[in-house]
Amino acid sequence: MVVLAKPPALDQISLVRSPEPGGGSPFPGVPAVDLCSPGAALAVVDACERFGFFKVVNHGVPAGVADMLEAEAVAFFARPQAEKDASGPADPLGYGSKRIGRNGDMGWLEYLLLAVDQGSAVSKASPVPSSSLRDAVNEYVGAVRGVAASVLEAVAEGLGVAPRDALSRMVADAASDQVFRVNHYPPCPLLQRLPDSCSVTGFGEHTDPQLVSVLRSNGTAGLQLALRDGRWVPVPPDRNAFFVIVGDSLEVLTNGRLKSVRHRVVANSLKPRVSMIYFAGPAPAQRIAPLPELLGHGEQGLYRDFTWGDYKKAAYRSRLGDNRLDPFRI
Ligand code: GA4
Repeated sequence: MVVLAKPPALDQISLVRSPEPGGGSPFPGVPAVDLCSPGAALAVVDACERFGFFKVVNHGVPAGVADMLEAEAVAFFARPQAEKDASGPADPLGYGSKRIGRNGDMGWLEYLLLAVDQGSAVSKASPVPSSSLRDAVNEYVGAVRGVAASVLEAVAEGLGVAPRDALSRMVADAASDQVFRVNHYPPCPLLQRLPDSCSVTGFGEHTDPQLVSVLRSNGTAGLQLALRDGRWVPVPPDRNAFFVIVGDSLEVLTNGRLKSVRHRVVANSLKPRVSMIYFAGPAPAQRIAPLPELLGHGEQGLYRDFTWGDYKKAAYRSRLGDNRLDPFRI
């Protein structure tokens, strides 16, 4: 057996097997949905049922809004380490480097994690490094929140849930818990010293706890998702689209009809990856339970009753890769 010595810089960062050895049915590709097209609601539900994942195209958010924020983020991550550290360490908000969460997860990345108040203002509690970055985040989040709301309306319509805003109003609620994160995955040249079948963890596999997450990245690959058969597939980058990720809370609200999707990011040896993700979470007091319209006659909910506040607290006690819904299943 050949034992590989891991370069010291990667000491606490796990390696993943990627690309996966072949097998299973081929991945037909990421479904693309234009939310304004006829049939969008059914296409969204179909994609969420099959993959828990799709991309929104023709979304109407001006490219300049995302480009401006990306440029601000790139400038921030290029600053001297001591200046970046002044906005950290992330606990959970603020600047973080390599450490993710509180329980020992590590990845080849640095990031800013910010809380967002309603009305798009970055929460006063978040340590934002500059006013220009704050303005760019506010403009971006204002636009992307609209995409998340349209997606949730399409989900309700596609599932036959009334009113149409039954889900989207959870995000519009003044007390909703919204988080924004920008991740910078620096190139990882050490990868070239590892075998082709091996990669370095950028962000370890996990599901998102919220309702939906809306992700936009630059043109660098790295995001992968787990298909329902457990196979990992790469997601081709598309800087003009928003990728939508079904979170655990939406899984519960739909009584498991839509499932949250496990995803991860692997490091790239040559190019930096920058991703910006808006996590649409409900208010802490919001009850997360299957919508009555989705329970057939006599059908029971699959999860015990909890609030978003309960779930978030439990999530922060977990490791990234844990199945956080399991303890809530009946
Ligand atoms: C995953 C989704 C979001 O990025 C996040 C992450 C959070 C963090 O980075 O602080 C968590 C992770 C995420 C789930 C389990 C806990 C909490 C890291 C971690 C190990 C901001 C979120 O809401 O949950």
